[in-house]
Amino acid sequence: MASPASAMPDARNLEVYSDANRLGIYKNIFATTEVRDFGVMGLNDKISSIATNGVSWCFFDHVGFGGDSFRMGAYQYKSNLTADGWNDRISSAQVC
Ligand SMILES: [Ca+2]
Repeated sequence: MASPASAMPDARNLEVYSDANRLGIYKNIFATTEVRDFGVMGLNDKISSIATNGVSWCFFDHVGFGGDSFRMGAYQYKSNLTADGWNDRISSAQVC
């Protein structure tokens, strides 16, 4: 399922992984401005590392953008969310 070589990544592109250091289940989320429930991709309370691309994203403890949250700027990478107290905790996210 290769993409055309000319395809450009969407600026809102967000990479999430179920394990630290970009390992485990991987989802490349693009062409959207929110993920209301990571459960739809099997990643509710399972994300352990994240990379943002062209925009900043906010991440939430609960589905539907509820509970505690934290923000990551554009082009940031967190190799292990345990250091931030967020390992296996994120349930939703939106561009912010
Ligand atoms: Ca949660």
